[in-house]
Amino acid sequence: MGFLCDQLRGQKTRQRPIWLMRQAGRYLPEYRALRQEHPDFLSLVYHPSHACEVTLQPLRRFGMDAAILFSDILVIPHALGQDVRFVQGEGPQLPPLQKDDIEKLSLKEQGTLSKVYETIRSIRHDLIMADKDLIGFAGAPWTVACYMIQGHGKTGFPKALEAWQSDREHLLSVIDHVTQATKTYLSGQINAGAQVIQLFDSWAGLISQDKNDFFEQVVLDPAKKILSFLKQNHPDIPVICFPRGLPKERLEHYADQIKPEGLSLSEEIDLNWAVEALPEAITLQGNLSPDLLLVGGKQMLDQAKNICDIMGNRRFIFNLGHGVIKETPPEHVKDLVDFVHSYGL
Ligand code: 1CP
Repeated sequence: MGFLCDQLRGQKTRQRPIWLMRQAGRYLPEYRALRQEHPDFLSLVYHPSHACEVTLQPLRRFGMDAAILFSDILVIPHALGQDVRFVQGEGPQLPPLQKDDIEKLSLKEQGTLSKVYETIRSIRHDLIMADKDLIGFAGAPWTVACYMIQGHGKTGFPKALEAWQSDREHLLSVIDHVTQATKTYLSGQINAGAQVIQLFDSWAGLISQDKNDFFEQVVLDPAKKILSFLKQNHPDIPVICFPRGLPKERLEHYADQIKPEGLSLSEEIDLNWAVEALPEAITLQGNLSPDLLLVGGKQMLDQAKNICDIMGNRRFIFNLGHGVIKETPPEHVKDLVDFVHSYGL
């Protein structure tokens, strides 16, 4: 086990651990080369040896402290029976879920998900000699439901947001199906060898501040259910939650209610505030702006130093506030990883 798990358990490490959301992907020429063999993005995801290769590409080049499984949050709607397509340059497309479709949702673990588990087994096999952790992940139910109900992510998620008023039962039933499926899926990932789990709630910040019940029922309750299930069944596996874009009070409430081992912070969060306001027992993760990684050079390194200085000796994993942008020059990633590793703890 590596430095990421150590930090998440509150143990000192000799280097500050770093990994980056979307560290595998289109900014790497070796990814683009392998991706060309799979006109359909999901066929790459469900190809265990290629998905394993893509997962390890950034570690070979840059030596991050953790690998994140190469997959996508939308494998869950797919395994529940919804058609999911990735159209070149357009992002994901799903036929928006109708009321009658809900009762037909049923998780098939033996098909596509078993391919994801196979990928995890091969990554662990290849990482066995290295001191690196393997992160498994899933989308949080609200974020996954946004895509299932809207059908795409191009214009925001008005249908999912409106469903709280117009069709609450429908919305909560989708959330419930995804919550159940996510428990099974994450358990499967851990059984196959994932050592840390990250739950991505990329759209948690869309729920307006005055709608506390809405937030509670679609964001907090499902996260509580998933984490308590994991604690019961896999007590040694640390979980990092990423409720992106929450205002401060909500983030404090989230941390207090969910108590994950790790909390990933988006770039607008003031780290001086976070260090004071969030419980010390939680390992913070974040939050360099992906735009600064794109810019690189002194501007990026100054901000990386600033982040390390603020975090001091606190439990911390260096990361971005969101995913690597596809135009990012790979050399900037190298400069960042080298800086974080060499900057004294
Ligand atoms: O064309 C391509 O090659 C596909 C681009 C791509 C990649 C590299 C997609 C499509 N997904 C992924 C991989 C991916 N997605 C990972 C792999 C591991 C890593 O981090 O290296 C992970 C963790 C995800 C998670 C994911 N997918 C999220 C949550 C995190 C986030 O970015 O907010 C979301 C919202 C998705 C949906 C999705 N998948 C792909 C795209 C283009 C999108 C976003 C669409 C939108 O903007 O709504």
